[in-house]
Amino acid sequence: MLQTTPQTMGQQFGRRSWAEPWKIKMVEPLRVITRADRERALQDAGYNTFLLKSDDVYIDLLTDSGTNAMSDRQWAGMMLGDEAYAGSRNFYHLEAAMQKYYGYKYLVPTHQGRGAEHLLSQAAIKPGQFVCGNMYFTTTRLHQELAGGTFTDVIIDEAHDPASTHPFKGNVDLNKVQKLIDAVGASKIAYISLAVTVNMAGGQPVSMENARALRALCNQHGIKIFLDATRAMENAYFIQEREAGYQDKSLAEILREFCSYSDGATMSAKKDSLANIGGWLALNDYDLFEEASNLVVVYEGLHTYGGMAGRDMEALAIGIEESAQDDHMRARIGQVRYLGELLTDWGIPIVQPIGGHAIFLDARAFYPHISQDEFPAQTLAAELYLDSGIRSMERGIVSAGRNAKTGDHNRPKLELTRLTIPRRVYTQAHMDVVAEAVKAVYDHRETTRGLKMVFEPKYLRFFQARFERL
Ligand code: PLI
Repeated sequence: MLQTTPQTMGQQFGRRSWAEPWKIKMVEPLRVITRADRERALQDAGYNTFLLKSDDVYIDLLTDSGTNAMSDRQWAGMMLGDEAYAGSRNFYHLEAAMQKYYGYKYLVPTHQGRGAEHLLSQAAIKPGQFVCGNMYFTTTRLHQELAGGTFTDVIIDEAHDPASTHPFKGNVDLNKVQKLIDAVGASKIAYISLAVTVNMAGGQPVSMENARALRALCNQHGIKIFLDATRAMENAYFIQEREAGYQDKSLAEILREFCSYSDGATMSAKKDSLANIGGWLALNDYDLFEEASNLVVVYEGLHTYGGMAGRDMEALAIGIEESAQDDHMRARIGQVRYLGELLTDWGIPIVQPIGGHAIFLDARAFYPHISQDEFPAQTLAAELYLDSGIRSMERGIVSAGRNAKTGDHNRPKLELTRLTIPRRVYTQAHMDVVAEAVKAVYDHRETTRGLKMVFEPKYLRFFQARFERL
């Protein structure tokens, strides 16, 4: 068992500087292709960074999902995979880790987060009901809509403003929830979908106080709350850092309290939990668990593996434990902050405050001359790749998709390009290179032209859409 260190290593020495609480045992070479080859690769990919080949990428900041470097303990755990079809011992390890750190009663494993979203949406939404959420997430909202639900955004207004420095920009506006209850009645609300941290707002946290108040409001009306716990451990770090009364509590204690205000959670274990694949749905209600356990065998796999290999469940169980180490989280969020502070010092517009898993460049502020319908954030991701082979992703109008009823583009206020930092993968020197690349693209912003979409898939278009230069 790893020991939770009460102080980070830098604090123990009584000095300001700190470093990652690990050393590197295995390396993977990187390569940079020429600018002419990058131009060709980008055209072949239809100016969509999701369609680039990984071999053509230098520093890959597409996502923090499944891109984590596992520890030696996790790799050792991979060798202990019990690949039984039913009742794998690794499932019971995973169940115990989830119960210990997240505190829910029942576990339904899934292949990744969207598998859990599918099961929850099918089990808990009746067609015609509303689902309130603190800002949409792409796959989460789609599964809610496919189950016949209507998503309603109840995040505080500050979340839609890249410059607002609210410390808990992911918070739910309880008045917005109350208004929907007054307008449609509590029975028309399937549940509250509470994401922590809020990915699309810039990795912004939700405070403990807000979760507690939301629980009280929902108790009055008999409404359930389900967390999207994908980055809940990162959320706990912000509570420890910013919320009165939590400075001396461990991340594990904070997470347990936070989860106690909800009725269950969906999880993409490819993020916080330091694994490369996996997910789960956790529930406290037995009837709902029974329903989800029945659905999982249709869509994912048996209820004791849910689409994961035994070895993956073992790596995940160990990853959950490692993710709760205060030292780990300080280094993880510290690295994101290092990059964000460099960019801020250089006057480059990014979402403030700096969030947990990524830096979000404000593409509207980069390119005020490119209208939203000409995809400024998609353009910025393409320009960054072209400049330096760094892969980022669009989080603006393309990701927001179309209105399920009218078919028109959803036009989010936030038009962002995300530099997502994989956990335990890149060094501070890589962050310096990234910052210099962003600066070079910023310095050429006035001559940059937008894009037009020439192919649009029906679902989650940002993954596979193709563009051409205007
Ligand atoms: O990619 P999945 O299916 O394991 O998980 C879906 C998912 C659910 N909720 C949240 C907050 C996510 O961030 C998420 C996946 N995010 C991806 C892939 C990302 O690049 O942010």
